[in-house]
Amino acid sequence: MYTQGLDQKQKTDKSAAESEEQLVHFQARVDAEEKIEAKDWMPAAYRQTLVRQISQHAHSEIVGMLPEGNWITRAPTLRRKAILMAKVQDEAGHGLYLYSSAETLGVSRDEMVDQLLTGRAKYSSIFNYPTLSWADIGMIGWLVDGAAIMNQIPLCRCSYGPYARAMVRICKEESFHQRQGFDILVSLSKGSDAQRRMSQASLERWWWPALMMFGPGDADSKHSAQSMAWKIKRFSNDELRQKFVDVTVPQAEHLGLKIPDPDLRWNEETGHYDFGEIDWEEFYQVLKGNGPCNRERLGARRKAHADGAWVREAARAYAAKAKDRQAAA
Ligand code: BYC
Repeated sequence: MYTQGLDQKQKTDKSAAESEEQLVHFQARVDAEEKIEAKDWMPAAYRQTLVRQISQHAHSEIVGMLPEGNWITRAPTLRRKAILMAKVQDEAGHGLYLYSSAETLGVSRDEMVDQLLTGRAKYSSIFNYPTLSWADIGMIGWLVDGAAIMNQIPLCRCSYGPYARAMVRICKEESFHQRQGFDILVSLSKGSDAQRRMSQASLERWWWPALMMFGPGDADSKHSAQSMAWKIKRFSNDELRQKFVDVTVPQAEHLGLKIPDPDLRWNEETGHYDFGEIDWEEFYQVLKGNGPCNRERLGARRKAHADGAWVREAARAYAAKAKDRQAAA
Protein backbone atom coordinates (compact mmCIF):
# COMPACT_ATOMS: atom_id res chain seq x y z
CA MET A 1 0.00 0.00 0.00
CA TYR A 2 2.64 2.50 1.10
CA THR A 3 5.76 1.94 -0.90
CA GLN A 4 7.94 4.98 -0.35
CA GLY A 5 11.34 4.06 1.04
CA LEU A 6 10.47 0.36 1.35
CA ASP A 7 13.98 -0.75 0.51
CA GLN A 8 15.49 -1.50 3.93
CA LYS A 9 19.08 -1.39 2.61
CA GLN A 10 18.65 2.13 1.37
CA LYS A 11 17.20 3.11 4.71
CA THR A 12 20.22 2.01 6.68
CA ASP A 13 22.76 3.97 4.63
CA LYS A 14 22.74 7.69 4.90
CA SER A 15 21.84 7.82 1.24
CA ALA A 16 23.82 10.06 -1.06
CA ALA A 17 20.50 11.69 -1.92
CA GLU A 18 20.43 13.21 1.58
CA SER A 19 22.10 16.52 1.04
CA GLU A 20 23.35 18.68 3.88
CA GLU A 21 20.75 21.23 2.86
CA GLN A 22 17.89 18.73 3.21
CA LEU A 23 19.12 17.61 6.61
CA VAL A 24 19.45 21.18 7.87
CA HIS A 25 15.98 22.07 6.54
CA PHE A 26 14.49 18.96 8.17
CA GLN A 27 16.07 19.70 11.55
CA ALA A 28 14.85 23.31 11.34
CA ARG A 29 11.28 22.05 10.82
CA VAL A 30 11.62 19.75 13.83
CA ASP A 31 13.11 22.55 15.94
CA ALA A 32 10.22 24.82 14.94
CA GLU A 33 7.80 22.14 16.26
CA GLU A 34 6.32 21.52 12.81
CA LYS A 35 4.80 18.06 12.43
CA ILE A 36 6.49 15.81 9.89
CA GLU A 37 3.88 14.03 7.78
CA ALA A 38 4.04 10.74 5.88
CA LYS A 39 4.73 12.22 2.45
CA ASP A 40 7.25 14.82 3.66
CA TRP A 41 10.93 14.34 3.02
CA MET A 42 12.71 12.81 6.03
CA PRO A 43 16.16 11.36 6.67
CA ALA A 44 16.29 7.58 6.17
CA ALA A 45 17.50 7.12 9.74
CA TYR A 46 14.54 9.12 11.12
CA ARG A 47 12.17 6.86 9.18
CA GLN A 48 13.96 3.77 10.40
CA THR A 49 13.95 4.88 14.04
CA LEU A 50 10.22 5.51 13.88
CA VAL A 51 9.48 2.17 12.23
CA ARG A 52 11.52 0.46 14.95
CA GLN A 53 9.92 2.28 17.85
CA ILE A 54 6.32 2.33 16.59
CA SER A 55 6.35 -1.32 15.54
CA GLN A 56 7.87 -2.36 18.89
CA HIS A 57 5.19 -0.32 20.57
CA ALA A 58 2.46 -1.99 18.47
CA HIS A 59 3.83 -5.46 19.26
CA SER A 60 3.84 -4.56 22.98
CA GLU A 61 0.16 -3.69 22.87
CA ILE A 62 -0.70 -6.98 21.15
CA VAL A 63 1.52 -9.19 23.32
CA GLY A 64 0.31 -7.16 26.33
CA MET A 65 -3.17 -8.61 25.83
CA LEU A 66 -1.91 -12.06 26.85
CA PRO A 67 -1.12 -11.68 30.58
CA GLU A 68 -4.43 -9.90 31.22
CA GLY A 69 -6.43 -12.12 28.87
CA ASN A 70 -5.31 -14.95 31.15
CA TRP A 71 -7.67 -13.62 33.86
CA ILE A 72 -10.83 -12.89 31.84
CA THR A 73 -12.39 -16.25 32.74
CA ARG A 74 -11.36 -15.88 36.37
CA ALA A 75 -12.29 -12.26 37.14
CA PRO A 76 -13.98 -12.17 40.57
CA THR A 77 -17.24 -10.50 39.48
CA LEU A 78 -19.22 -10.02 36.29
CA ARG A 79 -18.50 -6.28 36.44
CA ARG A 80 -14.74 -6.84 36.71
CA LYS A 81 -14.92 -9.36 33.86
CA ALA A 82 -16.72 -6.87 31.57
CA ILE A 83 -14.20 -4.14 32.42
CA LEU A 84 -11.23 -6.43 31.83
CA MET A 85 -12.61 -7.61 28.48
CA ALA A 86 -13.06 -3.98 27.39
CA LYS A 87 -9.51 -3.14 28.50
CA VAL A 88 -7.95 -6.06 26.64
CA GLN A 89 -9.96 -5.09 23.57
CA ASP A 90 -8.65 -1.51 23.88
CA GLU A 91 -5.07 -2.86 23.80
CA ALA A 92 -5.85 -4.61 20.50
CA GLY A 93 -7.13 -1.28 19.20
CA HIS A 94 -3.93 0.45 20.28
CA GLY A 95 -1.90 -2.16 18.43
CA LEU A 96 -3.95 -1.55 15.28
CA TYR A 97 -3.62 2.26 15.38
CA LEU A 98 0.12 1.85 15.88
CA TYR A 99 0.59 -0.67 13.06
CA SER A 100 -1.33 1.74 10.81
CA SER A 101 0.87 4.60 11.93
CA ALA A 102 4.03 2.58 11.13
CA GLU A 103 2.59 1.61 7.73
CA THR A 104 2.57 5.28 6.74
CA LEU A 105 6.38 5.04 6.86
CA GLY A 106 6.51 2.39 4.15
CA VAL A 107 6.63 -0.86 6.08
CA SER A 108 3.87 -3.42 5.63
CA ARG A 109 1.85 -5.00 8.43
CA ASP A 110 2.93 -8.47 7.23
CA GLU A 111 6.58 -7.47 7.48
CA MET A 112 6.13 -6.18 11.05
CA VAL A 113 4.20 -9.23 12.19
CA ASP A 114 6.81 -11.47 10.62
CA GLN A 115 9.55 -9.64 12.54
CA LEU A 116 7.68 -10.26 15.79
CA LEU A 117 6.95 -13.92 15.13
CA THR A 118 10.51 -14.70 14.06
CA GLY A 119 11.93 -13.01 17.17
CA ARG A 120 13.62 -10.18 15.21
CA ALA A 121 11.50 -7.43 16.74
CA LYS A 122 11.32 -6.51 20.39
CA TYR A 123 8.25 -5.89 22.52
CA SER A 124 8.12 -4.49 26.05
CA SER A 125 10.03 -6.60 28.57
CA ILE A 126 7.17 -6.30 31.07
CA PHE A 127 4.91 -8.71 29.22
CA ASN A 128 7.30 -11.58 29.79
CA TYR A 129 6.22 -11.85 33.43
CA PRO A 130 3.34 -14.08 34.55
CA THR A 131 0.03 -13.00 36.08
CA LEU A 132 -0.25 -15.35 39.04
CA SER A 133 -3.05 -13.70 41.04
CA TRP A 134 -5.99 -11.32 40.59
CA ALA A 135 -3.90 -8.63 42.30
CA ASP A 136 -1.54 -8.85 39.29
CA ILE A 137 -4.36 -7.50 37.11
CA GLY A 138 -4.61 -4.51 39.45
CA MET A 139 -0.83 -4.17 39.36
CA ILE A 140 -0.73 -4.18 35.53
CA GLY A 141 -3.29 -1.37 35.42
CA TRP A 142 -1.72 0.69 38.19
CA LEU A 143 2.00 0.18 37.46
CA VAL A 144 2.26 -1.00 33.86
CA ASP A 145 -0.34 1.35 32.42
CA GLY A 146 0.92 4.03 34.84
CA ALA A 147 4.46 3.66 33.46
CA ALA A 148 3.08 3.52 29.93
CA ILE A 149 1.22 6.83 30.42
CA MET A 150 4.32 8.51 31.81
CA ASN A 151 6.25 7.41 28.72
CA GLN A 152 3.45 8.00 26.22
CA ILE A 153 2.01 11.43 27.14
CA PRO A 154 5.18 13.08 25.76
CA LEU A 155 4.78 10.95 22.61
CA CYS A 156 1.58 12.92 21.87
CA ARG A 157 4.05 15.72 21.01
CA CYS A 158 6.28 13.47 18.89
CA SER A 159 7.53 15.21 15.74
CA TYR A 160 5.98 12.56 13.48
CA GLY A 161 2.33 13.51 13.01
CA PRO A 162 0.70 10.07 12.50
CA TYR A 163 2.39 8.68 15.65
CA ALA A 164 1.61 11.77 17.74
CA ARG A 165 -2.07 11.68 16.74
CA ALA A 166 -2.41 7.95 17.44
CA MET A 167 -0.95 8.55 20.90
CA VAL A 168 -3.61 11.11 21.87
CA ARG A 169 -6.38 8.54 21.83
CA ILE A 170 -4.21 5.81 23.26
CA CYS A 171 -3.26 7.97 26.25
CA LYS A 172 -6.90 8.75 27.04
CA GLU A 173 -7.65 5.04 27.16
CA GLU A 174 -4.48 4.21 29.11
CA SER A 175 -5.49 6.74 31.70
CA PHE A 176 -8.78 4.88 32.23
CA HIS A 177 -6.84 1.60 32.38
CA GLN A 178 -4.53 2.95 35.06
CA ARG A 179 -7.49 3.98 37.21
CA GLN A 180 -9.23 0.63 36.85
CA GLY A 181 -6.05 -1.08 38.07
CA PHE A 182 -5.79 1.26 41.03
CA ASP A 183 -9.49 0.67 41.76
CA ILE A 184 -8.90 -3.11 41.92
CA LEU A 185 -6.11 -2.51 44.43
CA VAL A 186 -8.21 -0.08 46.50
CA SER A 187 -10.87 -2.81 46.80
CA LEU A 188 -8.27 -5.38 47.80
CA SER A 189 -6.75 -2.97 50.33
CA LYS A 190 -10.16 -2.72 52.02
CA GLY A 191 -10.59 -6.50 51.96
CA SER A 192 -9.25 -9.37 54.06
CA ASP A 193 -5.68 -9.86 55.33
CA ALA A 194 -5.24 -12.52 52.65
CA GLN A 195 -6.21 -9.98 49.97
CA ARG A 196 -3.76 -7.41 51.32
CA ARG A 197 -1.01 -10.05 51.41
CA MET A 198 -1.84 -10.98 47.82
CA SER A 199 -1.44 -7.31 46.77
CA GLN A 200 1.86 -6.96 48.62
CA ALA A 201 3.24 -10.14 47.03
CA SER A 202 2.13 -8.87 43.64
CA LEU A 203 3.83 -5.48 44.12
CA GLU A 204 7.03 -7.30 45.06
CA ARG A 205 6.94 -9.14 41.73
CA TRP A 206 5.97 -6.19 39.51
CA TRP A 207 7.81 -3.16 40.96
CA TRP A 208 11.25 -3.71 39.47
CA PRO A 209 10.03 -4.99 36.07
CA ALA A 210 7.81 -1.85 35.89
CA LEU A 211 10.87 0.37 36.40
CA MET A 212 12.64 -1.55 33.62
CA MET A 213 9.89 -0.60 31.16
CA PHE A 214 11.53 2.81 30.70
CA GLY A 215 14.55 1.17 29.12
CA PRO A 216 18.27 1.23 29.97
CA GLY A 217 19.76 4.06 31.99
CA ASP A 218 20.66 7.16 29.99
CA ALA A 219 24.33 6.25 29.78
CA ASP A 220 23.42 2.95 28.06
CA SER A 221 20.51 4.14 25.93
CA LYS A 222 21.91 4.05 22.41
CA HIS A 223 18.97 5.74 20.68
CA SER A 224 17.96 8.46 23.16
CA ALA A 225 20.25 11.32 22.12
CA GLN A 226 19.28 11.18 18.44
CA SER A 227 15.60 10.51 19.18
CA MET A 228 15.52 13.53 21.47
CA ALA A 229 17.24 15.73 18.87
CA TRP A 230 14.52 14.67 16.42
CA LYS A 231 11.85 15.29 19.08
CA ILE A 232 10.58 11.73 18.82
CA LYS A 233 11.40 11.37 22.52
CA ARG A 234 10.97 14.44 24.75
CA PHE A 235 12.47 13.05 27.94
CA SER A 236 15.25 10.58 28.60
CA ASN A 237 14.58 7.08 30.00
CA ASP A 238 15.93 8.05 33.44
CA GLU A 239 13.91 11.28 33.58
CA LEU A 240 10.68 9.39 32.92
CA ARG A 241 11.59 6.63 35.37
CA GLN A 242 12.17 9.27 38.08
CA LYS A 243 8.83 10.97 37.34
CA PHE A 244 7.12 7.59 37.63
CA VAL A 245 8.72 6.79 40.99
CA ASP A 246 7.81 10.25 42.30
CA VAL A 247 4.10 9.90 41.51
CA THR A 248 3.80 6.22 42.39
CA VAL A 249 5.34 6.11 45.87
CA PRO A 250 2.53 8.19 47.49
CA GLN A 251 -0.05 6.00 45.72
CA ALA A 252 1.55 2.89 47.24
CA GLU A 253 1.34 4.56 50.65
CA HIS A 254 -2.36 5.26 50.06
CA LEU A 255 -2.87 1.56 49.31
CA GLY A 256 -0.93 0.55 52.43
CA LEU A 257 1.65 -1.28 50.32
CA LYS A 258 5.40 -1.35 50.87
CA ILE A 259 7.62 -0.86 47.83
CA PRO A 260 10.30 -3.58 47.83
CA ASP A 261 13.29 -1.24 47.80
CA PRO A 262 15.33 -0.67 50.99
CA ASP A 263 17.07 2.31 49.33
CA LEU A 264 13.88 4.18 48.55
CA ARG A 265 13.70 7.48 50.39
CA TRP A 266 12.58 11.06 49.88
CA ASN A 267 15.48 13.39 49.10
CA GLU A 268 14.74 16.90 50.42
CA GLU A 269 17.61 18.38 48.45
CA THR A 270 16.61 17.11 45.02
CA GLY A 271 12.86 17.09 45.65
CA HIS A 272 12.69 13.53 44.31
CA TYR A 273 12.72 9.98 45.66
CA ASP A 274 16.08 8.23 45.59
CA PHE A 275 15.74 4.58 44.68
CA GLY A 276 17.91 1.47 44.50
CA GLU A 277 19.87 0.00 41.61
CA ILE A 278 17.87 -1.86 38.95
CA ASP A 279 19.01 -5.40 38.15
CA TRP A 280 20.06 -4.72 34.56
CA GLU A 281 21.24 -8.28 34.14
CA GLU A 282 17.63 -9.42 34.56
CA PHE A 283 16.46 -6.78 32.03
CA TYR A 284 18.95 -7.88 29.37
CA GLN A 285 18.15 -11.56 29.98
CA VAL A 286 14.46 -10.81 29.35
CA LEU A 287 15.37 -8.89 26.17
CA LYS A 288 17.41 -11.89 25.00
CA GLY A 289 14.34 -14.11 25.29
CA ASN A 290 15.14 -15.64 28.67
CA GLY A 291 12.39 -14.07 30.81
CA PRO A 292 9.85 -16.24 32.64
CA CYS A 293 7.28 -16.14 29.81
CA ASN A 294 9.10 -15.14 26.58
CA ARG A 295 8.62 -18.53 24.94
CA GLU A 296 5.00 -18.79 26.04
CA ARG A 297 4.17 -15.31 24.73
CA LEU A 298 5.72 -15.83 21.30
CA GLY A 299 4.21 -19.32 21.16
CA ALA A 300 0.75 -17.84 21.77
CA ARG A 301 1.23 -15.18 19.06
CA ARG A 302 2.51 -17.75 16.55
CA LYS A 303 -0.47 -20.02 17.24
CA ALA A 304 -2.91 -17.11 16.88
CA HIS A 305 -1.29 -16.19 13.56
CA ALA A 306 -1.48 -19.77 12.28
CA ASP A 307 -5.09 -20.16 13.48
CA GLY A 308 -6.01 -16.95 11.67
CA ALA A 309 -4.53 -18.04 8.32
CA TRP A 310 -7.98 -18.96 6.97
CA VAL A 311 -9.27 -15.45 7.71
CA ARG A 312 -6.42 -13.87 5.73
CA GLU A 313 -6.98 -16.34 2.86
CA ALA A 314 -10.72 -15.61 2.82
CA ALA A 315 -10.09 -11.84 2.82
CA ARG A 316 -7.62 -12.18 -0.06
CA ALA A 317 -10.07 -14.35 -2.05
CA TYR A 318 -12.87 -11.85 -1.42
CA ALA A 319 -10.68 -8.93 -2.51
CA ALA A 320 -9.64 -10.80 -5.69
CA LYS A 321 -13.29 -11.56 -6.54
CA ALA A 322 -14.31 -7.95 -5.93
CA LYS A 323 -11.49 -6.79 -8.21
CA ASP A 324 -12.56 -9.23 -10.97
CA ARG A 325 -16.18 -8.09 -10.65
CA GLN A 326 -15.10 -4.46 -10.93
CA ALA A 327 -12.93 -5.23 -13.99
CA ALA A 328 -15.83 -7.07 -15.67
CA ALA A 329 -18.37 -4.30 -14.97
N1 BYC B 1 11.50 -3.73 26.71
O1 BYC B 1 18.24 3.11 23.26
P1 BYC B 1 17.03 2.69 24.02
C1 BYC B 1 1.68 -0.68 27.01
C2 BYC B 1 15.26 -1.76 23.84
S1 BYC B 1 2.87 -1.16 25.94
C3 BYC B 1 12.05 -4.21 25.57
O2 BYC B 1 16.73 3.41 25.27
P2 BYC B 1 14.67 3.77 22.74
C4 BYC B 1 0.62 -1.60 27.44
C5 BYC B 1 15.10 -0.71 22.75
O3 BYC B 1 14.00 -1.00 21.93
C6 BYC B 1 4.34 -0.36 26.47
N2 BYC B 1 13.02 -3.57 24.89
O4 BYC B 1 15.78 2.69 23.01
C7 BYC B 1 0.14 -2.58 26.61
C8 BYC B 1 16.45 -0.80 22.06
O5 BYC B 1 16.50 -1.99 21.28
P3 BYC B 1 16.71 -1.97 19.66
C9 BYC B 1 5.28 -0.18 25.33
C10 BYC B 1 13.43 -2.39 25.38
O6 BYC B 1 13.80 3.27 21.66
C11 BYC B 1 -0.82 -3.50 27.06
C12 BYC B 1 17.38 -1.05 23.23
O7 BYC B 1 16.61 -1.62 24.27
N3 BYC B 1 5.60 1.21 25.17
O8 BYC B 1 1.78 0.42 27.40
O9 BYC B 1 15.27 5.12 22.57
C13 BYC B 1 -1.29 -3.44 28.36
C14 BYC B 1 18.06 0.21 23.72
O10 BYC B 1 17.13 1.12 24.35
C15 BYC B 1 12.90 -1.82 26.54
C16 BYC B 1 6.36 1.66 24.16
O11 BYC B 1 6.81 0.92 23.34
C17 BYC B 1 11.90 -2.54 27.22
N4 BYC B 1 11.33 -2.10 28.36
O12 BYC B 1 13.83 3.81 24.12
C18 BYC B 1 -0.81 -2.43 29.19
C19 BYC B 1 6.53 3.17 24.12
N5 BYC B 1 13.52 -0.64 26.78
O13 BYC B 1 15.45 -1.40 19.10
C20 BYC B 1 0.12 -1.50 28.75
C21 BYC B 1 7.30 3.63 22.93
C22 BYC B 1 14.41 -0.47 25.80
O14 BYC B 1 17.88 -1.08 19.38
N6 BYC B 1 8.71 3.30 23.02
N7 BYC B 1 14.38 -1.53 24.97
O15 BYC B 1 16.91 -3.41 19.27
C23 BYC B 1 9.62 4.08 23.65
O16 BYC B 1 9.30 5.09 24.27
C24 BYC B 1 11.07 3.71 23.54
O17 BYC B 1 11.21 2.84 22.45
C25 BYC B 1 11.65 3.05 24.84
C26 BYC B 1 13.11 2.67 24.55
C27 BYC B 1 11.61 4.03 25.99
C28 BYC B 1 10.88 1.76 25.19
